[in-house]
Amino acid sequence: MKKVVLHIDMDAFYAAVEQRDNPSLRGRPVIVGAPPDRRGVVATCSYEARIFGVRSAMPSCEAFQRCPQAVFVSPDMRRYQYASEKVFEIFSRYSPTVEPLSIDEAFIDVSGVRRLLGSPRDIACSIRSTIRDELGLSASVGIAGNKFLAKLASEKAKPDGCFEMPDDRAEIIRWLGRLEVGELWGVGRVSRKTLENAGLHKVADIQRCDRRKLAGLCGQRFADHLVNLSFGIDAREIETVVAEKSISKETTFNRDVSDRAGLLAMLLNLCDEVGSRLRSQGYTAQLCRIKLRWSDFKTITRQQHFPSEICDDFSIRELAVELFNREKLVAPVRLIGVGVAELNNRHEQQQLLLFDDQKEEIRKRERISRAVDNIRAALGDRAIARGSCFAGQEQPGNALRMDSQ
Ligand code: DCP
Ligand code: MG
Repeated sequence: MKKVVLHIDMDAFYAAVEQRDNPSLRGRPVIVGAPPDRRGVVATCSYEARIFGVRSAMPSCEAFQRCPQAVFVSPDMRRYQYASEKVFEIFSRYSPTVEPLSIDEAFIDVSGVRRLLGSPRDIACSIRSTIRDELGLSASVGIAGNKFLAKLASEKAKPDGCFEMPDDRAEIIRWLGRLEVGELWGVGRVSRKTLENAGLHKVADIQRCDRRKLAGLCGQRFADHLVNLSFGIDAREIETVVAEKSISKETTFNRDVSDRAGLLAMLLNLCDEVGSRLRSQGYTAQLCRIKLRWSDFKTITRQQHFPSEICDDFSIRELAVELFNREKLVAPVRLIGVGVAELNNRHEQQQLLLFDDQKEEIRKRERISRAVDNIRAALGDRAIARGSCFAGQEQPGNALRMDSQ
């Protein structure tokens, strides 16, 4: 059976969610990320802003210079996570073999479902129109015989398109030959420079290059990898089990912070974001970690196991705060972060707790956390704030409050 891989990537994902949810933003340059007068970068921007040269990871102040008429929006991860979950639920209707790559991108192996669902192009069109109809978002799809080519194809399809790699091997090799070496999977800035300094600029140069010379340049293994890719060969299988080892979230303050209450407030927000991602990805965690970077850039991390596997915000908050409270603030804080690790799939969770009442408490915490996820997804990030015993924690004026008790 011929292998057929789709690579699907949502278009301008965070910005598209913002434009969908706020009609006044449609058709306008929208930049999601730090405000232009703050330290920080662009997470993404709408295609209307890309015309002006705005890109992901660009400092927001530079983005503003390039496109002063853009609307800047702060990221609202919960809404993006929620949309992502829905997108992945749609993928799962088409094939059991889905490999998530990031919040908005996946490989799908459709080799086995073609008889049932039609040609690869039909399947790709159906996925794209289902995403559009049910979620009001657009996705681009690349179709090919392997992961590497499918990913290249989806880049070519962007935005809002579908591109199928040619079937003919000679045509693929010609097509690849025209690409820059930097477009080969695994070639970063450093290896690109090495290749270019040796006169290898295009993929065609790799195709023609003396193999021994290439191995001398970048090692036998990497050379083999490059030669294979340059001829469109990629034997990687679709991996449905993701080995995501940790989930974390950190923030750099606009100005270094010395007051404990302010730091705690931020820590709690980060805990909830981590918890929400943990749940939306269907994991439980065993380890909690915090990270503090002082004003002189020295960084510490502290970690501890949870008493049992968890996926609720309350447990993450409790342990993160405990770890934080053990630390003396030896300098103003530049960055604070929270993470969880040692993740397991939730359905494999082994609640080997000794007492039923412990189990019941964990279930209750999880139920409330999920209820909060749903409310936030429906009403926005700030619609609900959990009760807090910490003085000075910011609470939106009209927010609902909730406690686990
Ligand atoms: N993202 C981010 N920081 C980056 C890159 C991306 O926070 N440096 C976030 C915002 C994006 C999302 O991840 O919306 C998905 O990343 P993509 O690279 O797929 O970019 P987009 O979906 O925004 O645009 P494209 O249409 O190019 O895929
Ligand atoms: Mg994308």
